[in-house]
Amino acid sequence: MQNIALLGASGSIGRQAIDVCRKHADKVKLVAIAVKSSLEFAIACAHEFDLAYVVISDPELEKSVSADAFPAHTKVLFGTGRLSELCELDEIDCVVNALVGAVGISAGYAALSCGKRLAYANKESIVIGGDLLMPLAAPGQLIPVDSEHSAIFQCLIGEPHEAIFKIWLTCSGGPFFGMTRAELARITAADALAHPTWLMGDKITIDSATLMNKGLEVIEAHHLFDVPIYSIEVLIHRQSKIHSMVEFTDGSVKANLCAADMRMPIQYALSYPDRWEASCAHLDWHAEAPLAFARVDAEAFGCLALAQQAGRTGGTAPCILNAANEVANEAFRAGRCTFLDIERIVAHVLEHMEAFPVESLEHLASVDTEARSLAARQLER
Ligand code: MN3
Repeated sequence: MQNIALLGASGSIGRQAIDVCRKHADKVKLVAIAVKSSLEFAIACAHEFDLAYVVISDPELEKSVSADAFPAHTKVLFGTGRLSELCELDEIDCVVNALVGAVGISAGYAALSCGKRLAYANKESIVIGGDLLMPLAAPGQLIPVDSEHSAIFQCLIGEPHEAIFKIWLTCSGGPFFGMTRAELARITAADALAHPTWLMGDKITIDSATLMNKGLEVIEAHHLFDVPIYSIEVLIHRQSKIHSMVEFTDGSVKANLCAADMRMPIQYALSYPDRWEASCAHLDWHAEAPLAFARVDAEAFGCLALAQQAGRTGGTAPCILNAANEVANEAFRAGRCTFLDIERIVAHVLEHMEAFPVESLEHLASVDTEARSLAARQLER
């Protein structure tokens, strides 16, 4: 039995992870969860799973929790500072980090430092802190949950690292595939929040529309699999059946295919190296359309190139990129900037901040703060 702490439990990945825990209750036990502010959700979970710990990141909510809302033996803790504590608990075997944004990095750092298995869905923290996180990860300790990276991880099992020739990172293209710059200029947040394939949270849905998500995933793959940015090629595959491919030096290519359902990579991050009964539908390949591919339009979707550039620069550049993007993404969702402003703001911040080697979590936090305020000033214009 594997004891699980689930961070970001009420988000899209978190809820699907809970589904996997329900289905495989004989193999995994949900012991602790963390939510930002979803109090009702946390209370329901605490009762259903008889949780030992609940962390509520928003410290303001401490006042509004009545003493008898949670089961008597559930320890309820408040504040983001408690996330790392949760990862360090002796009774936890595996941390599922499904937090969104740079905030998840300390928890990832804590989980790796004390030897827990880390099922990783918090791509932003790998993007900004890969230089600090990856040296802590023992082989097989950090298992990616991002579907493309789970696919690559599975393709690489049993293969020598030096045999990797290229990674083909597949991309659905987002809801605005095929649009021109002029058409993109008129996109609203509501248009962007209707993503065709995956069930996702709002932040990543906008990132998928700008292709910043794919750019972040290029940097994520660079860190996770120790391959240079130029060896990672983005390939449009609208059907989302191939979740990525690895091409080897002898010309052989391995791909990972399955339904577009996040419960598959979530479950694999828990079951690895074993495989459990599916939590999602099996595909009938007789019924599938021919698999199709296209080239990404890097001119129309400029965020991808910005991310590739930040990845090549390395050091704190991905942290600067990510912070500016988090600010611009949120502003777009709130109607405070246009779709193309996201790219403009990220480009501006990257251009005006110099990148340095990453020293520590504190160093990243200060770069993050500076990039956010520079991005925020662009919004006021
Ligand atoms: Mn992905």
